Amino acid sequence: MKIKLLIILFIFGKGIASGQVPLKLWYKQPSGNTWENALPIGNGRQGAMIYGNVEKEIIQLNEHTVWSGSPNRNDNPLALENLAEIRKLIFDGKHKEAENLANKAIITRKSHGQKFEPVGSLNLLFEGHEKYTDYIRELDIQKAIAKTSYKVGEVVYTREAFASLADRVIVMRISASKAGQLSFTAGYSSPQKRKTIATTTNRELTIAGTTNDHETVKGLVNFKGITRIQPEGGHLTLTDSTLTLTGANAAVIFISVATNFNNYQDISGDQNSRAAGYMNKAGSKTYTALLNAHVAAYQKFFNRVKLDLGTTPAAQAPTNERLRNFRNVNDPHLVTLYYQYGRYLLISSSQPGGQPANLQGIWNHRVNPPWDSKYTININAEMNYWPAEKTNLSELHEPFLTMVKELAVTGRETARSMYGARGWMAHHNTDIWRATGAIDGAFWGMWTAGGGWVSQHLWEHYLYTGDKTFLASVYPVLKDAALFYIDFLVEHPKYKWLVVNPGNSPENAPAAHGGSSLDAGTTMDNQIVMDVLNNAIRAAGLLNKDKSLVDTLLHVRSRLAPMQVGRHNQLQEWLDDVDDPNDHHRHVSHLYGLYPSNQISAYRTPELFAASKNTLIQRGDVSTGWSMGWKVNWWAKLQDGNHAYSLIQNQLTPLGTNKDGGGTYNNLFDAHPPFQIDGNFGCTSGITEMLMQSSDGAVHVLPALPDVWQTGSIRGLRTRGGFELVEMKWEKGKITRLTVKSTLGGNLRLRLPNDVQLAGGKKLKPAVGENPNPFFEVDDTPKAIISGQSTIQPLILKETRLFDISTRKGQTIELTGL
Ligand code: FUC
Repeated sequence: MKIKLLIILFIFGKGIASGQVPLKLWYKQPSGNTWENALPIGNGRQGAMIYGNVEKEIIQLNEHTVWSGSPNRNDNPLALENLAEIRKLIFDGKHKEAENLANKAIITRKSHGQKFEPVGSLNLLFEGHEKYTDYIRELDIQKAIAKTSYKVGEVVYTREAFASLADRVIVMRISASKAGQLSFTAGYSSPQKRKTIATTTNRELTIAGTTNDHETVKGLVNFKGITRIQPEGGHLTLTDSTLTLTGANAAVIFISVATNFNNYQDISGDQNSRAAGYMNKAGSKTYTALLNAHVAAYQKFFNRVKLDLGTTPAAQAPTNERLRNFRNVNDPHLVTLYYQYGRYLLISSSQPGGQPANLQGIWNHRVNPPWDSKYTININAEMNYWPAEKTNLSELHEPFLTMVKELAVTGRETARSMYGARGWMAHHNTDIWRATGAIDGAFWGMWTAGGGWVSQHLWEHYLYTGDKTFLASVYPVLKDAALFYIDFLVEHPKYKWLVVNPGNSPENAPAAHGGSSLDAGTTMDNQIVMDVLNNAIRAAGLLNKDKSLVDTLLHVRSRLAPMQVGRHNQLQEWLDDVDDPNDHHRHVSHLYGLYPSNQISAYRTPELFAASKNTLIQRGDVSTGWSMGWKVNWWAKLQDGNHAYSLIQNQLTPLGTNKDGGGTYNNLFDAHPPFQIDGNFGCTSGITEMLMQSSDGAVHVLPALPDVWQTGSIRGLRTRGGFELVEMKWEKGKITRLTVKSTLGGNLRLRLPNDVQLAGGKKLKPAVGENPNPFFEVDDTPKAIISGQSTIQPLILKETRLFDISTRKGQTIELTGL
């Protein structure tokens, strides 16, 4: 058995025998009925889960626009007339009464968001394949191809599947090692209520349907799926709902799915001609041509970043075993695989012109998925896009950025009708219809900063790309996000600061407020408003616009509440010092200021930095999937690589191992539980932040290297200010080689763990003062207020070197370590 396995490994895994471990997820068992064992493929439009089952293969199908409902809004018209009362109740300390009123007057009476729904599955039945040997299945993330192989008698069967990034269809080729030995029957199944499955005169299998009605909204998305089998030899026969191939050598299966969805307000497209169009175009190409085009389109993105953290013998085991062992053995290559899997998942679920990756990316098999598989914007949807810019996938940020622009349109009416404010806003959730009303219950939904947070991504995209045309095109969105707050902020009667009221610190409540989350001036709300104002101020300055508005914004900014260090030496979550040091809630929203925002800094705000660390320690490590992912980023920002690594250990753990916490499924999907893709993306972002940060006035390399990764290399990371770390190598924790390409020019300020010199031996200039590069400008955080009961002390940081190198656009700087 061992020898056989090695032979299979050699054929499948190629490099393993030569000591190189390929970037593959692989298993010795089929998925069975467990969806979280199946392997995801996707092209940003179509998603599929490949089960790799032998006798009954399941290809579970999704299409990015198959959502319940139809264009709709969900604002509550009672909001405006009750707003003053809700505000008063909160200022008077009657939080629960405020929440009760908000449940009636703010929370929607209509849709609490629509659902991302599955199309169904294409099932392939292989009669006589019950007994098989030499089974193996894999997902090659270097090429974005899923494979299954096994033997029945003397015949080896191989299936190879991909969701073509070049041709917008799913393709599977099945072959038998002996002529005439391939026979199977293909049929659709679907949990959709309104659907018709049929075969056509041109020998195609079709599924046509309409999505579900949901919460007062009529389901009007029409979808069409077409399957075509192109046999090599053999006979194709059909019944009214199946296609059967007998006695073939091989076959290529094409699956095309399309809908009538044009955009969030227009569903007048023709799903039939679309699905047929994609099919006919792909069907006219050879399998090899399709495969090559797909791999090239995929690798254009994927190959931009290469990570090497070392490889140990532990890397030879199947993926599920590596996951089980990870906590107890050193397997740095599993981190590399998981890191690159995050990039694979983003490439596969988020392509320009498509929908953004939702809570499950583009993979969902349930008609009623958890949280509707929509967009939760009080953390989850943003987290999905944290890796986009820094892992060199900037173009894949586009679906999210487009969603922000669309929310700025739908959210304008919400701002006006519910809050009497100019500009635009969104609450804590949205969906494909870009609904911006408040949903679920006031405890969760009475949060007004969704628009403010998602708009950060527009500014960040500018900081990474320096694309001023883009900035000018989104300036109205940034400005209007700020205008909303100009109108919505109110003076706090006790502190006199301008605060958001009503708001909350997402999904958490202090005991002192009688179990209600509603409050005024929560720390996260203050931080988000600060960022929104700063972005508008800086964008207006760069574009030379709106001088008098800028004066207003500056004035409002000067009246925002500062951050505070409380009596437990913690960063206060609320305006009053009511935090409980035993609160282990998964949301640690006030640390938004540490990451993804940059208001809390090791160098500029040492007390807040130290308080953030205390907050994180008090909150504890183990939590749901995405919360652990966020914590990797925070510990990286806190420059504690070993603590960040222990979070990765917690996350890369089979579900059930962490008491009361999440983990990872066999297919390396993040387990909240249930599956939520944000944890995958959050951790990929966090691993990047451990190796490089560009948020605090410099490009900081190796800010949080754990002991287990003392030697390694990474290529292709992107920084704010348009620098690309073409190559970065380190040994024993010190930079040995660093090659940086400047795509925009300007001062490159480097923060490093050791001295470096230019490749020719020239010494560098130690940096002094502020970084003159405007992309690295950091806004002053208002002076923190420190409780009289606090004994907070700045942390002692690892020593770093700081150098300035002035660069020309297009120049490459080569540095060697000393
Ligand atoms: C927020 C989180 C939950 C979950 C959901 C999708 O409500 O608090 O943990 O991730 O979003």
